[in-house]
Amino acid sequence: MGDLSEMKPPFPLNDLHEAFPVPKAFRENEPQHTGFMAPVRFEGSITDLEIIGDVPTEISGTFYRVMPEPHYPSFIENDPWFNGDGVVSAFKIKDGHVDFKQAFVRTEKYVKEAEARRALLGKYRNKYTDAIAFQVRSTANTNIVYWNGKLLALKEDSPPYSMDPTTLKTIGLETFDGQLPALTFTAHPKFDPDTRDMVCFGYEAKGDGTPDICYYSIGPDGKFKETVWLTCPVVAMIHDFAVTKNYIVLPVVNQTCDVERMKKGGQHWQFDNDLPTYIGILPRYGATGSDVKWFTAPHGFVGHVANAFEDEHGNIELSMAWSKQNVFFWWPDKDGRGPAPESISSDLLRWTIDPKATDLKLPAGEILATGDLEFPKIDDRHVMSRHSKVFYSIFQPQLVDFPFVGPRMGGGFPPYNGFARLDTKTGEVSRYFAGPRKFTQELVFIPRSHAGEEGDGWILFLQNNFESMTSELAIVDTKDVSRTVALIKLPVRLRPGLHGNWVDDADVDGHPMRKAPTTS
Ligand code: V55
Ligand code: FE
Repeated sequence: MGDLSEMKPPFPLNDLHEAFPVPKAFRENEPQHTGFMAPVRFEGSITDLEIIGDVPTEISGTFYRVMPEPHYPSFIENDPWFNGDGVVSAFKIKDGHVDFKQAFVRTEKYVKEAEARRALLGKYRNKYTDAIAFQVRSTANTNIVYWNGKLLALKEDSPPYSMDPTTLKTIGLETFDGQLPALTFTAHPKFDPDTRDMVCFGYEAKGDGTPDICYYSIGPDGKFKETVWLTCPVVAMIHDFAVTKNYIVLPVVNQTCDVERMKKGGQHWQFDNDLPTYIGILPRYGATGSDVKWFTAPHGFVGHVANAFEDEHGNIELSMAWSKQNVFFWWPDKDGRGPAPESISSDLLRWTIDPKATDLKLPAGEILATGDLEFPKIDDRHVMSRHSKVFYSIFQPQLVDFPFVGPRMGGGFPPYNGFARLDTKTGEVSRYFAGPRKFTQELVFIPRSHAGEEGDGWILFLQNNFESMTSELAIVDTKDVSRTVALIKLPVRLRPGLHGNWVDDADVDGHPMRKAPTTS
């Protein structure tokens, strides 16, 4: 393959094989495409999955999740897990039965590649390496959220794609009737249990390499409410964010973008060892871009947000995963250095931030839980207000049968093999372990009833079973988080995904209502 930067798309289709030759099979020397990570590319539906144990009949709703899975082998060698096509899975649970459906999101990428019967999109977020010109490069592979009767399949470099929640048919690119002010839409919008607003932002919002951030919120009627443009001190990834009643919080990941590097065929992201951790705080209502305060904390890698809220002194309590290392090891620093994957580990931290402060220097976060953890979740009835239970994925490598699992697991994703529940009032931690030959994926929490106690209900997550090389959906009752009450068997393998959400049949707009405050 020649110097990609000197070739200008679009190419005539029949010239593509010469300019960008594709393999006819996934490369067997790439851990992200072998073992449990070998693409399955399954679309279809299976009625009544096999169940071991009993699915509680009180559970009624659908678990949606999305995973990156390349439809075609790329002409780019070592294409990372994060660049696969979005495949959405739906598990509909009702009356103790589980029905399964799965489909690729029909992105512009998917449709044009299916027409050409080969890969056309180049490197992760580098349009200069594409075989043809795309208007939208979204792979729609990071999160799938329910909004206004539709599913939104999200990738943070583009607007959403909307899908039918029942059929999983792609409706098309979602522009919110032309109201979307930015080129990008976060993979982690937040749903306000009081106002019912969807609170969003986009970064690199005026295109690749721009420091522009656009914060916007969308009312339950679909009308845009707040729109504020602001500037980030660095052109870097802002993957997740937090929202309180009166503020939005933007933690910046130390992966920076340089368009000149991209034009030479390089990566979109490079890890920067010298940056502090920037955390932006912006008033949620009536702000202009100059109202943002960029706090700095010690250098590190900000992960996913558990929750944020304002305490009785008006301080923002932000709880999130944080690592000392570059979690995205496949995008190393300027010297090509990245941590060994097995050395990476994140903690759960809490920062207390006074939004009125004039000294914008923050200390290191206060550690709430250590170990190798990520994907922290709370009971969503408490989002944007004080919570007392956090659930998160954990990895206990000493419990893995590595001689068996090692050759079968594939690579390129952070492994977990259980979850934990932290009671933030007592500090008590309870754990679930999947077994020596299983890994676990991100969990969702299902409340037992609307008025029930915080954190009382069920935990639901996929397990990668390395013995059968298939997947299973596990359900754990929070009354005893050490064991499953039901294992729902799939005859197919679902590669590691990123994010999913539970849509309860009891929730009118697909999101839980705020629970009436309890005294404690
Ligand atoms: C993440 C995932 C992405 C991405 C950027 O989990 C950040 C974080 C699956 O793609 O493009
Ligand atoms: Fe994420």
